Amino acid sequence: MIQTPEIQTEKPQLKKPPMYKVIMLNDDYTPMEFVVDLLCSLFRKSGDEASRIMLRIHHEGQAVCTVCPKDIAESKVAQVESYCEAHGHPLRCRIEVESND
Ligand code: TYC
Repeated sequence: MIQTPEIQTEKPQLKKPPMYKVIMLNDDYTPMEFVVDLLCSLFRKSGDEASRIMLRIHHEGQAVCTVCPKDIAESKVAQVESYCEAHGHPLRCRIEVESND
């Protein structure tokens, strides 16, 4: 008997890979202008947007700088931390997975 291949009629339930938030944290020492410059150069923000994000971090303790795939988010954190360390500032970032449903 000839076997007919099974035909899949339902759509496969594929999930998009999760995205990650890069979250910058406040501290009492990093100068505001340095944070604004960093957001412009490493996160490609306009001056106005960078100032808004910096002030949100300053007042609320943290803010999302960008949302991107995990490898890019990790490399942004590494870039931020090595740039800040090289300039003697304690600014820190972390990443957090975005809900995917
Ligand atoms: N709180 C800092 C100050 O008063 C400014 C600052 C903003 C530091 C954002 C870190 O991620 C940061 N100089």
